[in-house]
Amino acid sequence: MSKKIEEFMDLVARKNPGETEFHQAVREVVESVMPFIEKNPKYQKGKILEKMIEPERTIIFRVPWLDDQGEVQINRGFRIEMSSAIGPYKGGIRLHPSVNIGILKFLAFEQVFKNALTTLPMGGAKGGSDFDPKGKSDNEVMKFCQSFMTELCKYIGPNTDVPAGDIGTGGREIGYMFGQYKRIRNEFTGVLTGKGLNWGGSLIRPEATGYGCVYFVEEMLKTRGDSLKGKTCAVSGSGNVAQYTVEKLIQLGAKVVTLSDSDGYIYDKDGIDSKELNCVLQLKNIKRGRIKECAKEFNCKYFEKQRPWNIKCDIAFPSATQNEIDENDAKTLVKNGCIAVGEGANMPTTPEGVQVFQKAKILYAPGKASNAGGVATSGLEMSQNSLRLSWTREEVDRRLHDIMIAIHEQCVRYGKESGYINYVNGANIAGFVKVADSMLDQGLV
Ligand code: NDP
Ligand code: 2IT
Repeated sequence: MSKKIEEFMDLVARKNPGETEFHQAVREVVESVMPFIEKNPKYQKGKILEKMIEPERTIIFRVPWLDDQGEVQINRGFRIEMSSAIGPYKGGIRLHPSVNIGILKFLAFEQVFKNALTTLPMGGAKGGSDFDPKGKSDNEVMKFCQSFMTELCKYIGPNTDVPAGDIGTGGREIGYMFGQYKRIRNEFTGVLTGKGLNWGGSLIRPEATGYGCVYFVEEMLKTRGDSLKGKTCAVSGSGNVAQYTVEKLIQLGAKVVTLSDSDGYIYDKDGIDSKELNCVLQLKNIKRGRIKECAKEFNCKYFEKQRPWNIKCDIAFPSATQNEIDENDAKTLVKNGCIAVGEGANMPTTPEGVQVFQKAKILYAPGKASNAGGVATSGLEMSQNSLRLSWTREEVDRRLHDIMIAIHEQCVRYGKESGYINYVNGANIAGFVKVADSMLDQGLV
């Protein structure tokens, strides 16, 4: 088996030189599904896995814009349309200076499996740019978004490809992009999700990734007769996903002791309360400041240039970015008594870190399962747009909760081993089966 896996990974490395995050994401899936494929020759014959690592379409384009000084700026825009086997391409747009094709291909690849797990009909994609919204004026962000959409609008549409938010892309950016799409195409459609409530957005979409991740962890805890009540939680990040993870954890009686950004983390040993969380929301969504500023206000500790994983906690919620928990961080978490990890971010744990969690038999699921609530609620936003109706907060939240329970069930079904649920195998195989069978049904495409 391992020879087959290594041969396949050699092919991936040869065809995609230097794209390390993409190799990492593919390897995780291949290790899970290769034994399954061996037992089901129809997938081998159709070269399904070989097809899945090749995007259906890759679009790379120039994004020129004028900054506030009147100087010309040039960024690079991308959209990776990975798979449309089960529905229109769907996935977020990342705006961050680190964005490159390897990172977007890893995200698009994972999105295919994640979207399949949601039970909704969505294919997988990811896009973005090396544009850095940090430190830019609203006017500059708008100029960039308009230029980005001027090119991207040729390739997307409500039945073709429906982008959404991700790192650096929130409600403000989606608004500017939607406005430009509407202007060029002269149509008001659900071409993006994460829209404002007045113009086609869904209630609960901003909350969905964080809430969904907490619902998923609740399900994992239930398998061991446990719950979130009274648990101490370490959360990383302080953006969209982190904020609503904290909100739901507070509601369910857990104590959140950390939040971070790329400069460092705050440690509040008494737990961040609702009032403090509101300050974080103001700081991050309106003032666009640094998490350090909260430390003074909350009278808590701040650790510069460090990640929160050496703080003792029962549950860790990595909600910032990829590879933010390495092998040492994982060992520290386990040593300190961590019993579960809820990945709000995409691929936040390195493969060595994942091994540490699995060896210790703690509750660990990959982000493609635990953070799928965001895209699932995007799917619900698409449904509401098609119906030209909007559902209540309770209705959307109920559907989100049901979807997270259904994702957990799929992971258990395909990942149950004696005495342990291997959520990595479960999520990968469940996602694979749905997409692979659809590809076989549709012939050589
Ligand atoms: P935001 O831009 O709202 O927030 C990102 C947070 O992570 C910020 O606190 C940011 O700090 C921090 N961060 C980003 N990059 C790095 C880095 N390289 N090192 C350290 N910290 C970093 O993004 P989201 O909350 O939307 O996304 C967070 C994660 O969740 C990502 O992995 C994303 O792919 C994933 N995700 C998002 C979904 C969504 O619906 N938004 C859905 C599913 C997954 P700083 O401000 O200093 O950069
Ligand atoms: O990684 C993700 O799932 C997202 N950024 C959300 C994608 C979406 O289409 O809502």
